Amino acid sequence: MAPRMKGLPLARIFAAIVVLTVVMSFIMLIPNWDGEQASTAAPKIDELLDVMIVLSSFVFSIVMVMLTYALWRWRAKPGDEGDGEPIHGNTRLEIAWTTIPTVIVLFAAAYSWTVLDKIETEDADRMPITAIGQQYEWHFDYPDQGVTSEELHVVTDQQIEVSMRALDVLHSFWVPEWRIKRDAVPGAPGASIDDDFVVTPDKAGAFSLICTELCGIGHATMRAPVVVESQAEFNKWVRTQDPLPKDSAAAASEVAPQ
Ligand SMILES: [Cu+2]
Repeated sequence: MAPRMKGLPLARIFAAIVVLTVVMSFIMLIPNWDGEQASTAAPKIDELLDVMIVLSSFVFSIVMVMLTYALWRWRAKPGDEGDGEPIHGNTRLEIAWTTIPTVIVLFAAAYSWTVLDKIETEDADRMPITAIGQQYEWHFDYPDQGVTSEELHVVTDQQIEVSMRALDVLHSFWVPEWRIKRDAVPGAPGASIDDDFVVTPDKAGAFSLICTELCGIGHATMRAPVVVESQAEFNKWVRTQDPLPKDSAAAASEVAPQ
């Protein structure tokens, strides 16, 4: 260790980092960042965010405590016009500032991976729906029920598998309460883009599907009603919908000529 590192009050610096981490985490965990939870994925994603907030608070605290300490400890004395002392590397410090972020990032990657794995697990009885976006509206094809609609109706606690289609430009599917967000890419079927996802809504109610990819002048109005309801209500609703045109799914899957 370089001579000038001697006499660093490491215990007190470490204590200050821990205290600031606790205070920052406490403050940053107060807001309900994501709002209402209405799918089985939501609590898992929110928990992941909370863990990331604590990790970020820890990194923030290391930087702030070290910076503040350095500013105070090695500030120039009044009248000192001299240059700073030339300093070469400090091997222990460099090993520390390489190892700690590496461990944090690897932990975050592994944890995110397991969460993603859980929320992408497919149920055998999932219900397929094709969500089709075009400037500036959504519609939804239900191949199993043979209907098409401008509203997204789903059954509580029943997993849905949503295939995304875009007929013109990029759009993006987002129901905030479900936490799931996925782009719809023109020409996607068969392209190398992962264009479908599963989600299990677990709270009945009315929500809003929001296009969350700037897609043109009417983007802000590109929304669709989302209704999560019982199987009986869903079956009743299906009977009032337009039949799915024979060529509908095929037409939706065509690459729109540009
Ligand atoms: Cu849009």
